[in-house]
Amino acid sequence: MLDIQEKLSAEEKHYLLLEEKYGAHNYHPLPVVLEKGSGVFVWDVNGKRYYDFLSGYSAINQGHCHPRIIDALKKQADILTLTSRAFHSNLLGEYEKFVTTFFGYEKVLPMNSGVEAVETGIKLCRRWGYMNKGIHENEARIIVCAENFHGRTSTVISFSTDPLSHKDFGPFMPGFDIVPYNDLPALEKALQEKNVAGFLVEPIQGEAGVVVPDPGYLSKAKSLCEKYNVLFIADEIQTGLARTGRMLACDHEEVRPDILLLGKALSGGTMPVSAILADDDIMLNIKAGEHGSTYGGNPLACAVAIESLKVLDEENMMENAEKMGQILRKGIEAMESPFISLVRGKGLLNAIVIKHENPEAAWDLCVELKNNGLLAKPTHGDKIRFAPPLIITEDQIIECLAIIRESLKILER
Ligand code: IF1
Repeated sequence: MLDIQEKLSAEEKHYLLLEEKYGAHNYHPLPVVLEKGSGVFVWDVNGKRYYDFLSGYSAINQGHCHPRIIDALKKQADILTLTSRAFHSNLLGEYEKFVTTFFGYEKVLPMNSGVEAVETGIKLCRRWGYMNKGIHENEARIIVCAENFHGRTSTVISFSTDPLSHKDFGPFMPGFDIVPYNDLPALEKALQEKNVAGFLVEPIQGEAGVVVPDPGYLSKAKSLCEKYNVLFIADEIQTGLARTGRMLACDHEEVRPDILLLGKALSGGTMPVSAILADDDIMLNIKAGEHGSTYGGNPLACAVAIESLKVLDEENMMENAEKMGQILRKGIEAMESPFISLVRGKGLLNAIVIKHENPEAAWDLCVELKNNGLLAKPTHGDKIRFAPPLIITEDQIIECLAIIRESLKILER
């Protein structure tokens, strides 16, 4: 039953009832109805302003409706939006050159959603396993980590360890081995299986509650992959694009993935744009007609993605994410709240872990944060992700720390 709280206005109740009646019930959003966004702020239908501390799950790193990105979108939308890949376009090659140069890879395969990038990475890795490593057809295996989140297609949930993602969605795709995250001995043991083609990993596990691995985990994991001739596939869909204080989270350890997966902020929160980057020896194993999508590499996406990347770079967003993230974490730690067992993260991908006997405490805190003008959402029950747009200023961080400090009082009741 819809839990419309009496505090909601008639207009908000109207929108919630529409979603209740006509929409699938596959989410449980906070009771807030947004109608406008700009920079670090969003406004609800009553004109109330909020700090956005979720950033569309890191799809809005550049801030809501960044003027340069919106201008690029509007300009191209009036010219040409989609050709399909049956024909060439004047933007695809320009974008491919830009993005491969930006990240230092020989090739890119453009897709749309993040999970399509993950699915493409899996196909590319398996194909490499057969063509380059000599694995027998249909025998390729890919190692993944427990508590992973890589999207919600049937293949990808096949290797999820979260029942919410996979229960009653079977049968599942075979060919995946699960190891504990941040556990190098377990990874090395799994890598010795001769049919392993790849290791798919999030540099920081986002959905699991912003779980940061030990320093050196990524670089040692990459070395182990090289030792056993296995591709290192980095899912940087949430951690990439300056979010963690480096352009890629792998950059913290100078790790160069064999296959790099990007999405979300690649379009600055305007439309689904994802990318798979790799060098020729991997990418050229997929031949004409063997993979693609209707919208993959469309001119509108190309124009938006080029501008979204330029903005990240020219407005020094990764440096700001690094600095603001340190201020945010230090400020939360300084509160010494009995209700926060820890704060963790890198750059502006952070989470607090709530300590309270009430299992709904994280949700209640998020509702109170909303009442006080800051939007955040719990993940996996007791964690709350704090991930504002990367353009946030120090003064705004200080204001948000005051909101967090004030909102924590709700847990004293
Ligand atoms: C939802 C989570 C975050 C991702 C990583 C691939 C994808 C995602 C590391 C797939 C997508 C989104 C999905 C969205 C909520 C959000 C999410 F809570 F689901 F897990 F961010 F942590 N790799 N994450 O984080 O990209 O196909 O969605 O474009 O499904 O509720 P997508």
